[in-house]
Amino acid sequence: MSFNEKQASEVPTNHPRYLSLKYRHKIIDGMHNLVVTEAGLIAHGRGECFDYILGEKTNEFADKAIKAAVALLILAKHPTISVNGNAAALCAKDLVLLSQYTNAPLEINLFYRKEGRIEAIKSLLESYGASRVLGTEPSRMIEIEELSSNRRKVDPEGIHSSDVVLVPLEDGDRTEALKRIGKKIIAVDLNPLSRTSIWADITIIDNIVRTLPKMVEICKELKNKNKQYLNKILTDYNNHKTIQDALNHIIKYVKSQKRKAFEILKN
Ligand code: PTJ
Repeated sequence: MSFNEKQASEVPTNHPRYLSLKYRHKIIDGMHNLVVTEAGLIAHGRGECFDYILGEKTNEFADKAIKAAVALLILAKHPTISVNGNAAALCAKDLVLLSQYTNAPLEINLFYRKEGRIEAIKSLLESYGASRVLGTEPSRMIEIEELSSNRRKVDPEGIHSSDVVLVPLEDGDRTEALKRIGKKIIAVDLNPLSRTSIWADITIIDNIVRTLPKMVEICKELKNKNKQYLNKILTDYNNHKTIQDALNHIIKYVKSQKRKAFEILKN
């Protein structure tokens, strides 16, 4: 048992922040196994902070976005699920399930390249049953001119030829670049004000650890519905409203927590 696994096993299950600590340790383990980059720990901390002020639950605006996202993935001609280190460390199993239900290949697309990372993420996904993982053969990658980061290298059979791309837990400029070349983007991001959130067609403002299992469940429900039904979900969906609702929710939630804190301070 590694030092981190030992630390993780020592967190009592009735600890008020048990789940949060559990996912922290997954990210730390991921870093030791090369799945997660060092900066992934900082990204996770930023996510935790937003999760806290969102109430650490899937809110109604996220539920609506999840449903629309699943409808879009099912309707897409060639969807792809982009996978980075944090997403793999937190939800490898559900990434594989979502890929199987939607016929959307998984493509590893990393911001921070380091020897051994692609192989580590690939074998983690394969351990949960992924049969083919794209983005793993550097020689056949194509570059997206609109992007300067490492993320510009994409697989010809995946992101490059996709009409819809799911980008969980993303850094800034890629969504904008992918939109410019005509892709529809589904983002999972706890920060409603990130560039990714603002530019995406569908922004799921929720923690990926809650979002992905829900997407898999909704997939089971929607995959037998006809096109008309799925299209109606999309025409009824409004991403501006999602972002607005998330911001309003944060303001309301923080105010309610402030009242509670002041009650305690008074006594
Ligand atoms: O594995 P790599 O090399 O591709 O690198 C991945 C990271 C995440 C390190 C890289 O993409 C990065 O630096 O991302 P940023 O710029 O920190 O952005 C990550 C976004 O994801 C932020 O808006 C966070 O609030 C959000 N986020 C963090 N954890 C979660 C999350 N959103 C949903 N669920 C989470 N668990």
